[in-house]
Amino acid sequence: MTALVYILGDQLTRDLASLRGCAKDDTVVLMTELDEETRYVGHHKQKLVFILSAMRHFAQELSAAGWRVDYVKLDDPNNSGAFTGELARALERHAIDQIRIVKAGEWRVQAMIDEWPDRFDVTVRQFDDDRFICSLDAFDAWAEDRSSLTMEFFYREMRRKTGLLMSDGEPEGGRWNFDKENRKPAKSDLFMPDRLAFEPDEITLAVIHLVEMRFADNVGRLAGFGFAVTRDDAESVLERFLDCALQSFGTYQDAMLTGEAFLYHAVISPYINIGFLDPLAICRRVEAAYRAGRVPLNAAEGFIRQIIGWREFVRGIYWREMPGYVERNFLEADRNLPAFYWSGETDMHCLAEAIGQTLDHAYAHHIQRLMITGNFALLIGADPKQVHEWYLEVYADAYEWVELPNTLGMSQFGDGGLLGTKPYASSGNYIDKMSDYCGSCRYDVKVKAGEGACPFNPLYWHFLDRNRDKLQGSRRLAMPYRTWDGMDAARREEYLESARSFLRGLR
Ligand code: FAD
Ligand code: DLZ
Ligand code: SF4
Repeated sequence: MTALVYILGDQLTRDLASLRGCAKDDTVVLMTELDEETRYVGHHKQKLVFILSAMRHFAQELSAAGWRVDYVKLDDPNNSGAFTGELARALERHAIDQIRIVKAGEWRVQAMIDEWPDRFDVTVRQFDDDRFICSLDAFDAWAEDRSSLTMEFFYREMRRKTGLLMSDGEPEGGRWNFDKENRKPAKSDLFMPDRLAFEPDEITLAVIHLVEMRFADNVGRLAGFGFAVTRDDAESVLERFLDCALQSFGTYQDAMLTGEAFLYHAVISPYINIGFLDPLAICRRVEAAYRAGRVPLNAAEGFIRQIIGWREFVRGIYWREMPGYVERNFLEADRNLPAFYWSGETDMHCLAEAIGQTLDHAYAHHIQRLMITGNFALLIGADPKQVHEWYLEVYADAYEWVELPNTLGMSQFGDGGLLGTKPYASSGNYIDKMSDYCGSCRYDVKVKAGEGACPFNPLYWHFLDRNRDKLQGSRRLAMPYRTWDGMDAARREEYLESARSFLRGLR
């Protein structure tokens, strides 16, 4: 019986469930570069190069291991441009008895796969994606009957289930969470580990050429492309992180510094999401580093929480809430995202930094995504669907299952608090505390309203004031609303007018 194993672009894993148990001499592996996938949003040029080059290297690795790989390139003149069309063509090329595929990460693609049994006269076997630690059924079972879904409680379940950082059934160190130790600003004289960057080989150079030709108008700069495009190189990135950066990951997790895009972050999300690195194996290595005394508990716990907590949690939420989730807009926000999100050209230094490095590296760390670009979009009332599409475009690690809950839910409060208990809105004060950005900004973070004021300051109050009906019931916002109500009317009007005037000038 000949099987066709269809491997999608974010399923580049050697022991993928659909490959397991297949005989090499009786299996065709199909991989396809597609117009549909490369164009459903205007992906950052580096994201395209990363994914296409990683796919080509992975196909080569499978061939070298003895698999028969049928690989369709983007510029193949017969390429239909879509998963279903390429499957139909492949079935004409090969005599196939069974199609095997791991379920897609994105709802959009899974909806196509679900049509295949009716469309093709061949058995279609779909496999759960067991590269995730929590299956979707297990997530649903956990979520069932809970009035609210809190990441922290899900995370504790995952700690118990995996045994990570547990001793005798109790959390290591007597606490589940060490975030109190984790919110330090970084000092400008700190020695940051260098990012491990890789010279493009011949395969990557060919893809760079393809992307330059076909996607010349897409967002982002290709110069300096340095992503790992093989599993071995991704492994080296992980090792560098474990050796040089994990130690300080927790302490400086929320810090931001001018000119420092990576600080103590791992920069491995593109590799986990594409299938090169295994999330549970990474967590076990982080735990081992802690147990060997090489890294402190706050670093190991903080890191493991992001992976077995947040990453698994947002995926569970995505699949529970789709397809309606993408349309949610609790705050009824409808402003266009300003043009500088695609150019980085703004006098607001924090935004210029976060967007500039995004254009350069297709990367920004979590707090930049949440508290700079996300916070600003939230404060100005940007349409959450536009914000979502921007994040899906610009980051090399962006796939809808992980990006959408983080953006629409956590960052834009579009789901009304399903994912986070309050909106991540802040004035300039938070940015000043956690970064060195304000020191070199045209605006003054200490000026609260009017000429020269940091725009985040009046915008923060404008946001709270205009969304009062929807937000004032939140216990976590009681304090800011009390402060707002305690101001005299003239002061409040000064803030509101300052914000209105800024918003009028926004393009
Ligand atoms: P580190 O800070 O070193 O963290 C380690 C790992 O933890 C990451 O590699 C990632 O796998 C995981 N992780 C951390 N936070 C999250 C989170 N909130 N959700 C899921 N995984 C997490 N992450 C993506 O992988 N793809 C996205 O498209 C994406 N979009 C985001 C959009 C917004 C608005 C926000 C606020 C966050 C988004 N994140 C996304 C989460 C997070 O910002 C990135 O995972 C992280 O910045 C990746 O960089 P790193 O590998 O250096 O992470
Ligand atoms: C993101 C992406 C891109 C840009 N290109 C391709 C491609 O050409 N071929 C492919 O198989 N996958 C690609 N992908 C990843 C898919 O979009 C991803 O597999 C789906 O989003 C399902 O999660
Ligand atoms: Fe950003 Fe305001 Fe600081 Fe300028 S002053 S960097 S706009 S927070």
